[in-house]
Amino acid sequence: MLFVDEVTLDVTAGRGGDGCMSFHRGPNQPKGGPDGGNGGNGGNIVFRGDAALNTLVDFKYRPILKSANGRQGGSSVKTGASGGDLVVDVPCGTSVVDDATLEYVADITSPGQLVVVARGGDGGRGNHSYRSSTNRAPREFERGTPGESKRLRLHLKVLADVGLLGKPNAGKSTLLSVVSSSKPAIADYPFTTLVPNLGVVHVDPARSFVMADIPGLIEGAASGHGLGTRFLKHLSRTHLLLHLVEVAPLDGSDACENLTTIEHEVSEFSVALAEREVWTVVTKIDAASTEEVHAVTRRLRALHPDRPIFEISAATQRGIRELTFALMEAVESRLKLDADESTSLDKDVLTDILNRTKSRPTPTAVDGEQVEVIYQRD
Ligand SMILES: Nc1nc2c(ncn2[C@@H]2O[C@H](COP(=O)(O)OP(=O)(O)OP(=O)(O)O)[C@@H](O)[C@H]2O)c(=O)[nH]1
Ligand SMILES: [Mg+2]
Repeated sequence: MLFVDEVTLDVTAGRGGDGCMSFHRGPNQPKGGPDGGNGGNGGNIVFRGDAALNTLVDFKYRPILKSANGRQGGSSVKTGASGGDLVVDVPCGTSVVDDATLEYVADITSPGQLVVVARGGDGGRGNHSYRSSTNRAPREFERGTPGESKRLRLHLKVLADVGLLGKPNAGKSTLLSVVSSSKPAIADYPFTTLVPNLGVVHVDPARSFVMADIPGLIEGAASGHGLGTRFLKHLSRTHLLLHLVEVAPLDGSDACENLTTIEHEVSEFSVALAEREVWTVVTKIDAASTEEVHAVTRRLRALHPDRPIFEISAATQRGIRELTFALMEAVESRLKLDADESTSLDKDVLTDILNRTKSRPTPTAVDGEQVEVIYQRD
């Protein structure tokens, strides 16, 4: 299956049926009154949130959506049948933007949520409805109006409470795998993660939050290096970002410099995203001495004195419990997203993205390659 999180598609809602022009004729009524009925309304195009879907791949092969036209009115004051609505299921987390105006059309965040994205045309009036005391035999009738027709851009972003940020190899997927039952790919080479992963982190059976892991960023990501910032948008609905930095990076780089580099890339990508709350997490502390860990933490703290900072080892589990409980409390006390909040957080980032990508064609898949979908909620 393809992982597709951006598509452009054309939607045309049904035309309204024309009104009818007719006069009643019967054996005893050679000149009966006007009896042309109204046309039926055109069908709307409606998106419906579906929690079971997690890709926009279906739209890649069906880039045109049309709903039925209303039928023409008939004699004997018969109203034409309405065109049925076309109801299309989309993943929860899909935002819909008008491609021409770049206006936000809708945000589908909850299962069963219905949003009309293109309104069907109105049926025209038949001549029956034009009759009056002064005109007993009107010949006027109305044509149906066209349905709305537009090009829409759909963006799918995962719905998570906490997002993981960091260079490749920082240990993001490993953290997700130890705190949730998600089983993302993990390896000692960069860019192991190719698509976003989601995991539900349970601190006890009744309390949980959702964590999102995305591919790592490198210097120049905002201008397309590595996998670029293409997946950063998946963090746009989260209130809180965890920035993971290796205590002693395998590539010999420096933890503090890495942190600054990656955050610079994030701000190049979206100022709105860069303004989110960030906690720093020093990873792989089992791979360095206690003194080294403390030295790195001290320098990171000096860089951002107000920012919470955690030291963890996914390998030995040190610091994992403290981190997950602190996250749970933060999510419960102020960060648990409701749909409206998720939308407004997301809108700002989407605006940044749209402003930058106005002129670029919409990518439809990772490098045009077929990739395995690991994108899932467990
Ligand atoms: N010693 C040690 N190694 C770790 C720890 N956490 C992760 N690793 C190793 O670090 C390497 C990279 O881990 P990943 O979780 O794949 O890193 P990532 O940040 O998801 O990397 P990308 O997907 O490439 O962005 C793997 O070889 C892991 O086994 C840890 O706590 N201690
Ligand atoms: Mg990974």
